Amino acid sequence: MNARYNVRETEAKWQKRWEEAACFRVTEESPRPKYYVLEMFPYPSGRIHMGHVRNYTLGDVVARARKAQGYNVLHPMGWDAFGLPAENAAIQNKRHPAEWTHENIASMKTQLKPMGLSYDWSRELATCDPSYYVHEQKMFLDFMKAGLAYRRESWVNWDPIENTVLANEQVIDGRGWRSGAPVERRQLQQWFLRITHYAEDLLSALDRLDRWPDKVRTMQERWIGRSEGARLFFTLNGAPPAPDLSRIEVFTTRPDTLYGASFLAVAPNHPLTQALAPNNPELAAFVTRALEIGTSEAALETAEKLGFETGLTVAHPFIPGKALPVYVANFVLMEYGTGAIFGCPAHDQRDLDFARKYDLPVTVVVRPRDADPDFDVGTEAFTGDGMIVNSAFLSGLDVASAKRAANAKLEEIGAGKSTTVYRLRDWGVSRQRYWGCPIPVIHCDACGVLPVPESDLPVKLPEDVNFDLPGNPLDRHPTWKHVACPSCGKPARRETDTFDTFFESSWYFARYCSPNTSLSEAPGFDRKAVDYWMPVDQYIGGVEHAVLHLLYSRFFTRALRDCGYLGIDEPFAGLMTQGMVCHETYRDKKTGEWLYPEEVERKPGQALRRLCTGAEVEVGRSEKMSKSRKNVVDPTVIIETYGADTARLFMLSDSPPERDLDWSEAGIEGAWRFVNRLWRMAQEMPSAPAQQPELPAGSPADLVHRLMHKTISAVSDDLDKFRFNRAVARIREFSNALIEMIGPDPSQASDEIRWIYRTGFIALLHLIAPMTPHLAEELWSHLTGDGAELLCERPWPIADAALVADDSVTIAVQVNGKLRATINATRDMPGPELQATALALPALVKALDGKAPRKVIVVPNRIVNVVV
Ligand code: ANZ
Ligand code: ZN
Repeated sequence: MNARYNVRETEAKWQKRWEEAACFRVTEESPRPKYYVLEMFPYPSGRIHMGHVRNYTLGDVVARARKAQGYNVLHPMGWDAFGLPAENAAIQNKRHPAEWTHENIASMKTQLKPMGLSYDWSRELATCDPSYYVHEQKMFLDFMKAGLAYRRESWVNWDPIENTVLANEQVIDGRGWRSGAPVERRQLQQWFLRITHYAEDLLSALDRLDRWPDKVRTMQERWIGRSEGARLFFTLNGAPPAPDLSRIEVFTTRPDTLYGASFLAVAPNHPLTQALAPNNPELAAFVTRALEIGTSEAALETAEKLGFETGLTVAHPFIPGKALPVYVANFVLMEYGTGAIFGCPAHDQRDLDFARKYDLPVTVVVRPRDADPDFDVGTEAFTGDGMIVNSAFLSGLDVASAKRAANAKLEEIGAGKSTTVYRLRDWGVSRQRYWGCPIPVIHCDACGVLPVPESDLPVKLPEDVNFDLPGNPLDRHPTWKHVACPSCGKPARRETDTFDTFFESSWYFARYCSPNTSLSEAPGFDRKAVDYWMPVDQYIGGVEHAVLHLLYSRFFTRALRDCGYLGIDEPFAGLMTQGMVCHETYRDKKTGEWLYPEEVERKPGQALRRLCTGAEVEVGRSEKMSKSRKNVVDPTVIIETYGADTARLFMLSDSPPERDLDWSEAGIEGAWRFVNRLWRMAQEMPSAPAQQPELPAGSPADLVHRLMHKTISAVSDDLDKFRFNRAVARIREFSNALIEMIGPDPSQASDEIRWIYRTGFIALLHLIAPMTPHLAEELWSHLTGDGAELLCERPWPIADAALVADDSVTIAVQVNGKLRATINATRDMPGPELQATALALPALVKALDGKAPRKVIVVPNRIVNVVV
């Protein structure tokens, strides 16, 4: 037998065995209940990082445990392969995006395989393959037929130097990422998916997602942003600039504050503004500047709030003779509500800031319950509930009643009506880029916009493109876009926009159910397979996808249901969002340079030094691993040094999955020592009787037997609830109890002790197998001999309820207040007996080192403290 655990050989050996035995391949033909566990698939950037390692480890533990627990487990992996980084690489390194992507996939797969993840690799997919995206082209055509996809003008970020459309993430501080030119907003015809059709359902169904984190549900709820309010009309005083502009429609969620209105504001691209600007150069300049801010919400949120007074006024619907000035304001969005608002400064912060800047009146119309009658606002608007004041027929009401009363009055006088609106916008899916799925439509001057005939799918990306010029290579390609009109046969043009890459990730989870079906066999996926596997029982990924990816997937599932592809509406029954992987940061004290952890020298009891120069190192707090801070650890190096099991064990034991994890040398070393300890226990395993011997009640063997069943029960429960760190802690405690019981020479132990030692150790291997599968498999094969069943095919141990519910207690044994050992004893064991058991413990004999105890304090069922 080897004296040292050879991790590399062992891990590679079991990975090969599992693969040869196709342990993780599954089909729908199984008498077991199905369980679908999925980790969010990665973008093939080329390198895996610790965040991936954590994500896939969590998924693997769930998958392996569920398999052992008797489920038919689907656990697939694939690649979210379209997107901007591939194009940037193409521009910067003159590489073709396809080549770059496929190389990255290959290299990431090489990095992933040594982790020993239980994937059914036969289901691997890459979204950039035509065999994948042909299905979404068909889905899109079905969405068009169902009215769920449509085209309209919409605003884009335009880089005036590169002459190209920029994605929101390419706009940095309002400037193009490459040219540095201020970005303009332009209107283009673009494709949209009608996600708003499902707004109410997407919102109300959140209540049923009871295995989702509350935090994520709240984020989705906010994003959908349902609000109840009113649409009301303000009549323009004097002659309107155009006949249909005699009244301005406004959307508000606070009709109760109407008596506090002090101005009206319309969007820079509101029809009223467009009617006025041509005759007002100053206004036209204001509009241009306002539209230069990017389209992203963040850009609109942070920009300074500016207004332009038009000189027009409108009449207040409730107050005869009262006129309000009309502004054009950069913070009013044309895409929301009606593109016009009334401002009530006392009760809205933005309106208040605006009123102070442009010197407009501030009238309190809601008074807090406990405030004085002369209550006024200073620099902070009052947005809470209270009593309506200064508001004629509304005065004295609370906010909710006043909303109803105001709405009733508006309807009565024909000036408005109550309405529900959502903050959610339809999903713009057009990208003016090459590396995405082509949108399958054709533009004909005579016939308009036509779907590509289904028999012509897929519309494949042309391979012969270059990125020497700015803009979309599909647009510049000499032949690709020129096709005959499918209706009249005259020359026509292909759509050169491609889909937003969220499109691919909105249905990949369903594709894994039958990843190899062709379009003619089954559009999208095989219905029987998808009905069997979906929904995903447990989805695991980063919280950064809490809003868009999950919302789009929920929408897609509904749209696919309505187009007859599947029969469910929620794709993910359970969701777990993992925390980040963090590490301390290091800087050279003198130069301020960031240093990689491996550039830092650690000597016990000394300050950290820079390895190459000996310079002093400043240690910063633990932060999310990032290249810019160099506080990263390369998973490949870790796995090569310690093996996958050690990395997995440490990740699981450090903190609960949803919390941030602190990567540290000490932590990984600790996990490594535990792996080696289990390995040595197996090497020194004494022989044991095959049959369970009599275990005298209350004897050490009996107590450990009971602890084994308690551990099985508790670990099962922990895994069920994703408390992996607690599961690891319990397994460690149990291994301590085994070692404590067997003593220094296992061969000398009694039959009962050797029997439970071996039985307990085997149970431990089953429990730890989902976390450290290679080690468990190796030790299981040591103990059972070659040719035995693989551990990963074995059932989960079952706890004996009678032994779990016993009345044993764990007692801490301390020397001078310091914990030295624990004893498992029956409840209410008398003090003298406890004391004798404690003093006989090997750990205690060692700690006392021949010294006689001065005093022994025994707290029954809790503690034995020996004072020396
Ligand atoms: C008057 C008012 C008084 C408002 C008051 C608020 C407080 P949510 O809740 O997010 O839906 N608003 C309406 N349309 C807008 C647009 N296109 N662009 C920018 N702001 C717009 O916000 C609804 C409130 O946001 C509306 O209610 C309106 O201001 C403003 F004490 O109307 B309120
Ligand atoms: Zn035509």
